[in-house]
Amino acid sequence: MRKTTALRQLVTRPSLDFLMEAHNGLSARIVEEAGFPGVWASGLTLSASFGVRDNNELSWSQVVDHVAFMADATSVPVLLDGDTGYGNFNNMRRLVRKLERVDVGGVVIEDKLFPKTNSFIRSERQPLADVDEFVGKIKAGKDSQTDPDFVLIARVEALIAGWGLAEALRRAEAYHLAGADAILIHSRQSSPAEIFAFLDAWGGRAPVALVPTKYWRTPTADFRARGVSVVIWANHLLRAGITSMQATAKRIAADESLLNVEPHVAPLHEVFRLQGDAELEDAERRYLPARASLSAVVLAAGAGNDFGGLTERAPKAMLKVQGTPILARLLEDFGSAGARDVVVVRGHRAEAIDVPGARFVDNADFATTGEAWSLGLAEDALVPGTLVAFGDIVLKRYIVQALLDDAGPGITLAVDSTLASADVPDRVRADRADTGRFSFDEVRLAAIGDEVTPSASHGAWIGLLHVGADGAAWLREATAAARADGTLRSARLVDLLARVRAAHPVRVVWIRGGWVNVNNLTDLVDASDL
Ligand code: SPV
Ligand code: MG
Repeated sequence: MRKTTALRQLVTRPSLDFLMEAHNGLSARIVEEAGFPGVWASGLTLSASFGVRDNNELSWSQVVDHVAFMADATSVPVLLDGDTGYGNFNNMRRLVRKLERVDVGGVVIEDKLFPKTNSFIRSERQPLADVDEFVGKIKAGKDSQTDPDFVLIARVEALIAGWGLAEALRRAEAYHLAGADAILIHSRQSSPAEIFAFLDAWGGRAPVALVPTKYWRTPTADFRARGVSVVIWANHLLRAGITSMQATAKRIAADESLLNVEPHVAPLHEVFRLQGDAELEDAERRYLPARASLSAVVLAAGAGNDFGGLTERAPKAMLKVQGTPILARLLEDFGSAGARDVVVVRGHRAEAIDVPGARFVDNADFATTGEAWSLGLAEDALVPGTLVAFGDIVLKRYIVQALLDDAGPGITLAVDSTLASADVPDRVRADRADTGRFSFDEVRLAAIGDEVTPSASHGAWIGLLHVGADGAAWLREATAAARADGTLRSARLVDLLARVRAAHPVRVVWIRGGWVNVNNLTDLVDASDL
């Protein structure tokens, strides 16, 4: 149903309905969630929320822009407090057309002069509009609506300005005859007596709306009994907000801490919920390319012995290549590939490893254990989409991307085919050699580490692998098996990979140079040349 139609039904049906004040999109949504069938976009509270007065200090187009957010935020209709219509009949015509476009259900205009003053300030001095001029404004408004259900309510300020009941009735009748869909009769008295007198004399000629801000003690049953159509609770969300914001600000200022406040304020997730984040998350799933999450585990527990004393105070992962520690470079490479959660396993000189953005797991037994033991300590971090690397490798950044591009759901190793047949550690034999030509066909690991003689090797694993959705469980399985047969403490990563390979298909991605495993000073110099 159109919002105009919903508002028209609400105003014209015999039952009493309630509109609740809101002053922005967020409060409008809160109003709707509380179960109100419509929102009162109050001129007073809209102005106040901007820190300006209810004297048309906001321009009419600022009001329209603002109320558009409220209409966007809600599925129930918004009734705008349109003050005097922001000018003469001509301004009124433009207002109605613009409000229809931003999906506002209707507008109330009051018979005062522009710029108006709030009804509860210096009330008796408030000049009223000439009746005929205001009648013309109502007709102009009604004639400009293109949606027949758009609601125009005429607000009578005669009681506010102290002109008495007869004048109020005279005006209400004129506005009704001019085509107003309902009459809003306002009062500044704390007793509802003059409002009731008006209602009794009016006799239901047209629907009536009330704003019982001052006569708030009146039982709602009394409004209902007199056939009132709409009661507007006109400013209470803004006022509730003021009280709460003042108390919160004072508390934080006095305490210089959030401790006493945090339990009493809406949690952030409630803010996100009210903003509609769930819808965006859903839309992201539909419209954004799926991007697998990526994390990393870096093994940096080893001391590094071939550095002539350079690693006495810091582990080799902290040796600098072109001014940046090897580990920091690696984390930058991973970060730029999208890795968010990075765990570094420390051992030798753990305290010297403090790269930003990483979590740390410490291998206290680093002197008597190997890589597999370190990885076992970080087992919880082995989630689907994890890069596992030695902390002493320097890479050209494209290597990480090349691995990710071809990574499978299991485990995928980056293997340097330029080291085929070389007598290097971590030798790899695949189901076929690197042809140097691009192929879509998956290359499978056939054997790794000591299982492979140098002459049979197709390359060397560079100390970098990717763990996919299935691979995390495979690695854990291999770790558990090595732990069970007592070999985990001394095992190398290639030993774990050999176990995985025996049970599951492990993928190989060929790379051709562009990396250095820094094991001695010569490697350090080579790394700088990369
Ligand atoms: C408003 O909420 O801005 C109103 C009602 O117009 S009152 O403040 O009572 O005038
Ligand atoms: Mg107002």
